[in-house]
Order: sequence, then C-alpha cells, then structure tokens
Amino acid sequence: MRIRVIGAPIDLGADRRGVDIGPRAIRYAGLIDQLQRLGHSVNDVGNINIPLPENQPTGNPRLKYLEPITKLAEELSGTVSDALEAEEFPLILGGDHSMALGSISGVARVHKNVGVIWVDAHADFNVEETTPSGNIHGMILAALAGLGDQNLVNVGGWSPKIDKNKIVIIGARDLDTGEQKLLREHNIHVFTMSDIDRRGISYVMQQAIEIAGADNGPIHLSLDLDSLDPREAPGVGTPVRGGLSYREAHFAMEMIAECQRMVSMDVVEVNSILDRENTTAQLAVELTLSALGKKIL
Ligand code: DIR
Ligand code: MN
Ligand code: MN
Ligand code: MN
Repeated sequence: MRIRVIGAPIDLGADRRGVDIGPRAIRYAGLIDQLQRLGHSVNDVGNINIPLPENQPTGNPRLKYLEPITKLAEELSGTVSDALEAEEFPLILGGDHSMALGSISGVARVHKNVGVIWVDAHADFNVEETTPSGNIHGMILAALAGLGDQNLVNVGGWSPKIDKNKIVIIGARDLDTGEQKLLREHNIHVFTMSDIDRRGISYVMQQAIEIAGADNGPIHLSLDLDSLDPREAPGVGTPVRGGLSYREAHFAMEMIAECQRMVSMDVVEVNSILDRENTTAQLAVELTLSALGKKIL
C-alpha cells in the first residue's frame, strides 16, 4: 500500500503542552522505516504548520482556541482529501485529538459513507454546554456527528461528517455527566472498558467493525493513545487508569488490519514531555504497524 504520512502537531485543543512534539517523536521511534520494512511505500509530507498558543487569543473559555482550531481543520481536511484522491492512505500523526476534526472531515469528503472507530479513554463527545474544561479535543466526535458549536460542525461547509449510527467508541472509562447524557440521547455505540472486560476485545472489535463498516463501507480509525492503560502509555495528557492492555490494543489493531476496510488512520495524544524515554511513541509505532498489517507469524 502507498501511505501518506501527515504530521499535525496541534496542541491548541488540550491543556497539557507537549503533544506538539508527538509527530516527531513517533517518526523518531522508527515509523517510516518500519512501515517500509512491512512492504508499504511511504510518502512523508512532513508537518502542517501550527501557530503557537502563546500567539493566539484564547477566545471563549468554553471553546478555547476555536478560531485557529477551525482554520487548521479546514487546512488539514484538504491535505487528507488530496492524499485519498492521489490513492494514498492518509496516516495522520497528532497532536491532540482536535486534529481529527480536520482529518475525518477530509476523509468524509471523499468517502461519504465512512464510519469511525474511536479508540479512547474518553468519548470526546462534549459540546459547549457540557464541557468541564473548554478544551476542544473533548468535543471533536460530537462535532463530526453534527453536534455543538456551528463553527466546528460546519468545517468544510457541510454537516454531519459521520452518520451517528456508524460511530463506535472503544475503551471509554472517563465520561463527563453531560457527555453521558448526550451519548445516550443520540444512541452512540460505546464499548466501555466494562464491556471489554465482560465480552472480550475480540467480540467488541468484531461488533465495532460491523457497525462502523455497515454494508461493507469504509472505516476511519482514530487511535488516542490514552485508550491504553497508563502503565503502557505514560506519555499522554489525560491518563486514566484501567485501560486497554498491551495485547488488547494490539489485537484490536490486528483485527482492523484483517477486516481490510480501513481507509485512513489518526494516531493522537502522544505527549513527549510527559513520556518516559519515548515509550508511548514507540507503542504508537507498534500499534500502527499492527493496524497496517504486521502479523506475529
Ligand atoms: C474531558 C477530557 N472529557 C474534557 N477529555 C479528554 O475536557 O472534555 N479527551 N481528555 O481526550
Ligand atoms: Mn481523545
Ligand atoms: Mn484528547
Ligand atoms: Mn482521550
């Protein structure tokens, strides 16, 4: 496969600085080389330009950095659509999860029926009224579903980007009260850590692939590294105990590869300032390889 690697070192969507180093840390951990060794051809187009938060007005405290985030999403969505039109697989490296507003908008412009598998400790399903932090990385999935601030919702000039029935959240264990209500109101498919405990990762992923990829449709995978247990992934801005084990995460990625329906992928929230000797970036590389076809035997 031809893979286009796009760095999106956005750190305007979350409070903890250090995710802006994520794309470099992931490359440093050997991403490109290992993808090539797996047999892929790789076109690394470098990073998109991100303004420093210090030079940006915070704006509305319930929608911090709304303006630059929306602008960057427009730009990134174009970059991602271009990759797909050139028949390259977009692999987008974050940055905080607010970058997925751009990446998924770009995918949805080309693949109108795309479903999303969102692997995350959080649901990122807040809106202005429910957010406890004002951080836009916690609102992206709702915005893609057509909920929340109109500037976020209307990136690219249309909405919703993703059919609510084709959204699947996996690994959730830290949801805000208003966010829980919204998820229930809109019947979003959420597989919590309890569901994974009860049914196992294999069953959960099989369901997720069926739901997000209904009618043999394309799937976008958005992998937030904080979905993993913090013992495995210490370098994230908002760690939550009780996450996916190393093998659960790998097996989930292996199943994605097996289903052969993934058209694009985000790898987000690697925070190098909080990391331990690049462990989390290395894990991000390993999981990406599993998702892109690396097998044990
Ligand atoms: C929280 C944290 N739900 C918020 N969200 C995080 O601020 O909206 N998302 N950490 O990744
Ligand atoms: Mn997230
Ligand atoms: Mn996040
Ligand atoms: Mn998260």
